[in-house]
Amino acid sequence: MSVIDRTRAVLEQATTVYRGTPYGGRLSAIRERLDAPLRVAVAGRVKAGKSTLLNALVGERLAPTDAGECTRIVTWYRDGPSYRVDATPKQGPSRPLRFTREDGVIDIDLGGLRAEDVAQLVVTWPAQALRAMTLIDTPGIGSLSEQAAQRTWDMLVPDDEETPADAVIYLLRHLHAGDVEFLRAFHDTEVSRPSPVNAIGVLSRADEIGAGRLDAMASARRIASRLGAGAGVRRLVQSVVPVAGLLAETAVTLTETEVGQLRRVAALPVRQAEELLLSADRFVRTMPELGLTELEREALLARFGLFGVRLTSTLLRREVAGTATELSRELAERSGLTDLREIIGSLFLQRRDILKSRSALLALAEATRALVRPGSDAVAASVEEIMASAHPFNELRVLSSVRAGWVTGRPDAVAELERLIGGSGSSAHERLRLPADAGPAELTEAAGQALVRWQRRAESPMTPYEMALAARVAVRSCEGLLAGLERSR
Ligand SMILES: Nc1nc2c(ncn2[C@@H]2O[C@H](COP(=O)(O)OP(=O)(O)OP(=O)(O)O)[C@@H](O)[C@H]2O)c(=O)[nH]1
Ligand SMILES: [Mg+2]
Repeated sequence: MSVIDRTRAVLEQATTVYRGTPYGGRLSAIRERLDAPLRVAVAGRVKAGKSTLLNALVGERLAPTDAGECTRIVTWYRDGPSYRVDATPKQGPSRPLRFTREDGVIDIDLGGLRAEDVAQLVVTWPAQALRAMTLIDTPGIGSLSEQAAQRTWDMLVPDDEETPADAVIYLLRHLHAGDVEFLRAFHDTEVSRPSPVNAIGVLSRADEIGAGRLDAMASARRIASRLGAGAGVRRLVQSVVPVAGLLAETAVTLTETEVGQLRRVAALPVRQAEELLLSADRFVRTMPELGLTELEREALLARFGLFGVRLTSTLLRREVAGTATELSRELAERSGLTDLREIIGSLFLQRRDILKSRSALLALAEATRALVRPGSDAVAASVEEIMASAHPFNELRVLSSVRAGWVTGRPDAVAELERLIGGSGSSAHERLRLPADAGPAELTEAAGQALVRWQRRAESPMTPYEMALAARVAVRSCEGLLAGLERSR
């Protein structure tokens, strides 16, 4: 039986035990959540670019960026049949709110509620991207109003309830020491701690690295991989990817008008264009013959950033991309958005059943501790049994141990172990480090060889204890791969 089915079964068992108690309602909420999209929170320090990145992932400019009191409220963006916004006040029932859209951005009228009295906003929006995951925008940590930070904290590390998010995208900015501290604080708490299991890091506002030079993303990639390889960060997030969020958001919402305006810059001789783009100020104020007003130029800067204007006009000049559609694809790629989407796909979405089951089981374990009833012991035991024996959870546990540095061995063996148990994605080719188009014969052969290698390691008396335990899990992963390949024949 799959993990999610086992989780459903134990929830069923718990429902009988807790019928008629205050936990009845909570259990049905947990059950519904198993069938709903994965919940992914976007967190990080104030102005790290969280809302902008969320918009890039949705493909629409929904979340307000910059000022506005709604940035201080935890806001859910979920798919639904019609457009609506609801507020959950701290006291009293949920109520619908009025909203308008300007340039795509939703402007919510709190209807007399004060931001500090709102527990959360729920934006329901028919959008393809939200069908796969519900995104949760959180107020920046370390903001001037610490109350807002507290809300993010409560959201991700609640005292009593189940964790609202199944996974976290944590934005880090330019090696900000406080960011890692903050992540570590999460990690030390019991509940929805980001662990390498359900958290990925984004080096945000990557275009600002190196003052927006054209090679900014290359520098950002180097910084991100150094950051991601550091012991402190590795035990907290699965990997760190650089993303220029503003450019990513613009890439997915690009208009023909904007492309037309940047064509004017692209038409300039290279030297003149370079001079014009030396600084934001120059771009706005010099060269009236360009045929763009100051307002238009300011708008371009707000949408692309100086790096984006440089990059996009260069792409147009070199005819790398001609139409808005081509340009949109190219910018999504170069901003790091395409990579981020892939990583979310392989580390979160492919594992969604496991991550959702994990949230449900943690919540259930909490309930059995908080309210002891006849039969609740048996529920607790079943939860423990699934957590301890289901292979996907063993893989996650080994992954955490590897990331925490507890599993030691030859570096290439540790790296192979990490991949085999799904650390870089759970598909067969990702686990076996083969190209995506590798055929079943090639995959079967590689899985067979890995099986032999890891059996030997698991059984060898020379293997250190932690590695031997991990090797047994890897053996089971290889067997799973072989069985899967056999079935697909
Ligand atoms: N150059 C550049 N600017 C960015 C990027 N991402 C966001 N910004 C700008 O930074 C400012 C803050 O962005 P937001 O997305 O609102 O940041 P946030 O983390 O949601 O902010 P709070 O919710 O207030 O904590 C806005 O002016 C954005 O345009 C980026 O990748 N590059
Ligand atoms: Mg925000």
